[in-house]
Amino acid sequence: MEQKMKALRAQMEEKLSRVDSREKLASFWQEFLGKKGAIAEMMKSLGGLSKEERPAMGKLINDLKVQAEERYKDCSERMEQMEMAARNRKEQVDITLPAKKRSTGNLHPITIVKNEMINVFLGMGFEVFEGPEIEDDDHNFTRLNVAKDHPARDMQDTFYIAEDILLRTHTSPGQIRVMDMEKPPIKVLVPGRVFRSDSDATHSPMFHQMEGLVVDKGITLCDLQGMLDRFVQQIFDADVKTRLRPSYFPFTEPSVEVDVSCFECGGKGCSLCKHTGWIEVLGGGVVHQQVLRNCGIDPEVYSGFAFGIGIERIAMLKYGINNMGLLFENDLRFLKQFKD
Ligand code: 2NL
Repeated sequence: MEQKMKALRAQMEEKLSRVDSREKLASFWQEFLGKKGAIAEMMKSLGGLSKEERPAMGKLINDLKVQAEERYKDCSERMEQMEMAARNRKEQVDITLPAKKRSTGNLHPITIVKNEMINVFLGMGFEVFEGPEIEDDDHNFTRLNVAKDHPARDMQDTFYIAEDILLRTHTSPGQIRVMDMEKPPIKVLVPGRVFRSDSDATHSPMFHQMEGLVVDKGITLCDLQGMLDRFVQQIFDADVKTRLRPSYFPFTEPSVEVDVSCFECGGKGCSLCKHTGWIEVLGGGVVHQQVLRNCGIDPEVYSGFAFGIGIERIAMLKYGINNMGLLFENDLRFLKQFKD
């Protein structure tokens, strides 16, 4: 019997040393520790021994069983570790590899500048209104004091869709609509696309404008300049100034062109400001009394100022773009430079 046990122990060790898979481990269990395994068989054969021999032999078999169970457990743990290591090797990532580049889009420079301008005016308490791009002659011209024989009404400047229907030539009809809907005080910003039958190096048949209108008691040209000072300081440079020059628009009286002191050279003169120290940025003025009357607002009680800014012009100045065509060609090599 003792001999048999010795042989069994050796057999067990030999078998264990060959276990390199779950299947082999399971068959080890069956062979030695299972219900019909070698150890169980030996336990049964205890019955053939004498009363005196039985306890000592029983203890030896039991020790062998405990030992076999321990070895089984160790082996199972080792197997688990091996499997984990194999899994880790398979799933390993080389974190030094360059990452896959995901290309993202970006806003068009016109949109970037438009949003920036809107934010400045929102900060000054303006509301934003967007009018229709297709307008009628009345909102686009007549109510704005543009007489029937005014050159701006000529076929060559305006895209007509029908007799009195046209593509708006400025966003001003939007402000007319606001004055029709609301009583003063009015403080509104109207951004949008406008259309003129005009196309050369410096003119596009479609461009973007942003007009502002303020109507209240006691509004003067000074209010316009003070507000525009804040605007150009936030858009261009904290220490730029504005300069008003007399001009003419049918819908404002007086009318002004607004220049900003050159933010490139500080006013000393450079190629950007064509050695004048000043750059023209927008037009505006005091709302013509006839325009107020056309909108049911009493000019004896109220006054207002209005201004119009070309968004392409501001974008070109801000980004140093010297060819307006680039803003409409949609060449990605150009547009991708405006990721912010
Ligand atoms: C320019 C000049 C301007 C206005 C727009 C306006 C609108 C109403 C009443 C009075 Cl409802 N005026 N708009 C006034 C003066 C100038 O735009 O050069 N824009 C690019």
